[in-house]
Amino acid sequence: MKVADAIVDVLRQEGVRHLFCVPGAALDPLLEALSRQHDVEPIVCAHEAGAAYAADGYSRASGRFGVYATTSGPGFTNTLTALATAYTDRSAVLALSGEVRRDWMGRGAFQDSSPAGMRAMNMATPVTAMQLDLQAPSLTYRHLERLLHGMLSHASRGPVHLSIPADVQRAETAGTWSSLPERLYQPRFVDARSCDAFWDQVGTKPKVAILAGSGCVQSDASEELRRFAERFNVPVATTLAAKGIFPEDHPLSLGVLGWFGNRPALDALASGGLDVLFVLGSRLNMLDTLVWSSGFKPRHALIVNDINEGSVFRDYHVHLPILGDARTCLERLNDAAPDASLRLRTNGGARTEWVARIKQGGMVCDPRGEPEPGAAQIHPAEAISVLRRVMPRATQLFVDSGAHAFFAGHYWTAYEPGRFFSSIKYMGAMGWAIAAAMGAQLTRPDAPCVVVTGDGCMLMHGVEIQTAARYRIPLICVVFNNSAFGNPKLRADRISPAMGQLHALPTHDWAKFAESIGALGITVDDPADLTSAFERALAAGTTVVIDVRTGNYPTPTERFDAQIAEA
Ligand SMILES: Cc1ncc(C[n+]2csc(CCOP(=O)(O)OP(=O)(O)O)c2C)c(N)n1
Ligand SMILES: [Mg+2]
Repeated sequence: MKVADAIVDVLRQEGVRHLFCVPGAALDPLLEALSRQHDVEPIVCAHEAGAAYAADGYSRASGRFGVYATTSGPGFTNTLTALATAYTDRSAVLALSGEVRRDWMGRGAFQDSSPAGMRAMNMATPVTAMQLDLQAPSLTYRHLERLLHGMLSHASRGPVHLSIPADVQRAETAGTWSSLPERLYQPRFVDARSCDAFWDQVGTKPKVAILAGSGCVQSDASEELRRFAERFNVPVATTLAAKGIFPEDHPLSLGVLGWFGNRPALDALASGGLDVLFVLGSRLNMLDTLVWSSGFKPRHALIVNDINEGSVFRDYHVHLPILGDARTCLERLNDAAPDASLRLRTNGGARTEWVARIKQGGMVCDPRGEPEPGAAQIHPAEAISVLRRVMPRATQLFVDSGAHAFFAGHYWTAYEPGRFFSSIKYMGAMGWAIAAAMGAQLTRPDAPCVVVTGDGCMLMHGVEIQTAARYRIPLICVVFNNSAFGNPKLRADRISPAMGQLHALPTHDWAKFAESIGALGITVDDPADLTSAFERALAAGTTVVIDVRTGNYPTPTERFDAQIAEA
């Protein structure tokens, strides 16, 4: 079998059904192999970053991994930001790049990015969990096995890269593939001794709360989390990345803690009044902890469950670390002997009144605020609320980077795990959501997929709508068109009008843009038309861009700023 065919066969055996790519000479043999079979469908994208973001979205939504392929040189280097996003968010992505043939390396060949050329692998080293260069055809299976282990292993989880010279892709290889063990995809273990120490550490203090992070999403812990919360009457906040892991309409939900967060989460976890905070699968980053707020330190104990021994929590003193995946940790706690958990069960009543008081003011802030004079009148908060009402509960929402993300994070209610996706954690690269959603929709076609993005993000990667339309992927892309790089403009306007002007954009017609590249375009400039526009998009079952003309309103977080500073 040829190396290119062997690679495609490995992907097929691991359940990969789509591969995102952009063609180029060094990738010809792999594309040829893809064109000869029907198990792994190549999705030819407009830009390699789009292909890589789509693979990232595919990975996050499938719980398996995503794959993209590029040519050498600019094809691969176009994906560096996407690799960095997958790396910081620990998303399992396999990057395949073609390379010039081995006997051309280091001789001035076109697009030579081999170690003898412009050394593309060196560029990607800091943003990949592992990289290998396939110089010997006989190593095909071995290299893939090492890479996929590195990509999925909980210690190193993240994107990996295989560079394959064109002549190696064409060469013959022998061997067979044995499927990866399921435990690699879903590790299950917990350090029993520290888990059992949980009960003594919690003690008798009543104000106990949970912060559930993306580790809960990764380990599919939503059911055990709900069981724990209900059994012990413990309220649950989530990070933005884990939004929906606990149903946000549940009486014990505090909503999201952090930058776009809900007031109850902020009041309960970051106001200095908490006794015990139980963190499950969150690395306590800057955005989630409101800039490492000191109010975020519980009075009695901080207990942190994390799957990765390498996670370090330098900004907080952890009283009890519990190593293991979130689901297994919660399972063990839920199944603890009744006398061990007695104290937490019996002081549950004391939390009822506390949680009710905290939730009294509602989950979201009042969305008033003034846009710039003369701006369109649709308020982004209203657009998100209407979108939530129209879209089915199981809708997958992909949120991009900008002011629109604040409104989506704050005013969208997530009822189920794995239905809200954002990369605003460490990178927040503009345009990520547009292509990532396309990947997600392909792997999970059972639920509608909606993107909330901005006009600035559309300028970067809106062209990937063309890919979605070409493959008839039913994607609903809602563009919050405020004629600005809105989020930084809010800041710049306070500095000077001249600086504010640097953030202004022309009001582009995104519906016309969509129509010109094969999608359905809808424009809404009256709040009264939002419902019918969203209903029409949902019924269309095709790629739709809805251009929502909105003002650049202050984000809800601005209203939190004073509180955050005090906390
Ligand atoms: C790739 C990249 N470049 C720059 C930024 C900094 N940045 C964050 S939000 C933003 C503006 C986003 O504009 P738009 O998509 O229109 O969203 P809005 O804030 O107007 O809702 C910029 C430039 C970024 N996050 N990512
Ligand atoms: Mg904008």
